[in-house]
Amino acid sequence: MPLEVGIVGLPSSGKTTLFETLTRAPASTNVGMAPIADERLDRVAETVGAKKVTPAAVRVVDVQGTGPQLLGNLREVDALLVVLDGFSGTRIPADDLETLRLELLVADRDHVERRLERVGKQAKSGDQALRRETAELERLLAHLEAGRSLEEWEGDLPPELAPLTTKPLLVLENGPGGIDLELEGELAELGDEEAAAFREGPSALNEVVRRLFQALDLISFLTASDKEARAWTLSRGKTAIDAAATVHTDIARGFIRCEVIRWDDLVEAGSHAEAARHGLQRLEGKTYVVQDGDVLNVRFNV
Ligand SMILES: Nc1nc2c(ncn2[C@@H]2O[C@H](COP(=O)(O)OP(=O)(O)OP(=O)(O)O)[C@@H](O)[C@H]2O)c(=O)[nH]1
Ligand SMILES: [Mg+2]
Repeated sequence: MPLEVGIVGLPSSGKTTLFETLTRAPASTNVGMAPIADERLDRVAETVGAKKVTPAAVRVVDVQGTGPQLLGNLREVDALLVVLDGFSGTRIPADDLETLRLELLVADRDHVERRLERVGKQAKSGDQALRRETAELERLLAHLEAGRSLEEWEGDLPPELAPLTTKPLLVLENGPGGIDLELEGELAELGDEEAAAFREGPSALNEVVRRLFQALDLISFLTASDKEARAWTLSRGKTAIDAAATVHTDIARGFIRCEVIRWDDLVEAGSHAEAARHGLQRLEGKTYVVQDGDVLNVRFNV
C-alpha cells in the first residue's frame, strides 16, 4: 500500500490546485499519485545505467468541501494536508485552521456516534465483546461531548474506529506567505531545470514531502539495476524483510539474503561490482534495519 495523504481545507482555499500541482493529474479525478523528487535516485540511476527511473510516490486524495460525510472519505489516509487561503486577502488563515480543526472534531464525534448506534443495536444480542465496545464508545462519546479531544483519551481507542483528529496534520498556507500554489502550478509546467532557476530554495512541494516524511517517520530505500532504478518508502525501523514485501510479496516469501550498499558509496564506486570489490557492499539477513538511502538487492527464490 502506498502512503496516502488527504487534502482538507475550507471551500476555495486551493485544495484542487494543490492536488493538481502535486500529482499533475487533471482535476476531474480526485485521487492521484504524487511522485517524490529524490536527487539520490537520479544519481544512482545514472550510475547503474537504468533504462527506467521510477520515483517513490504518495497517493493524494482531494476532497471537495468539508462536512462529516466528505471528511469520512479520508478515514483511511495516513496524514492530512490542510490548505489555508493566504492568497485572497479575505481570510485569516489562523482562524480558518481553528474552524477546520473543529470540523475534524465534529466529524470524529459523528463517527463515534454512528459506530455506537450500530454496535449498540448489535449488542442487544447479548454478545459480550459488543457490549464491552458499546460501553467503551459511550464513555468515549461523553469524553468528546465534554469538549476533549481523542488525543486526551487515556488508553487505546476501539480498533474499529478510524478517527481523523489523531492523524498527523500538515498545515500549508497557500499564498505569498507560505507556499504559492499558483506559482508552483505554473512552475510544474516548466521543465525541472527551468523551474529550479526560478526558485531560490528547494521546491515548496519538495518541502511538503519532506515534512510529510518527518511527520510519518519515513525513510526511502532504493533498488537499482540496468532495467530500473526505483525509490520506495518505508517506516523508519523496518527491516529488510519489510522492504522486500514493499517491493513484492513473492520476494519477501522467497527472501534469502539482501545486498546493501549506501547510495553514495554506489555512486562513488561507479557500479555494483566496483562497490563490492571495495568491500562497500554488505550481505544482510531479514532482520537488518533498513537505513535511509540504502540500495537494496534482495536475493530470493520462488
Ligand atoms: N491568486 C491565487 N489564486 C489561487 C491560488 N490557489 C488557488 N487559487 C484560485 O482559487 C480558486 C479556488 O482554488 P481551488 O484549488 O479550486 O480550491 P478548492 O479548495 O479546491 O475549492 P473547492 O474544491 O471548491 O472547495 C481557483 O480559482 C484558483 O485558481 C493562489 O495561490 N493564488
Ligand atoms: Mg476542489
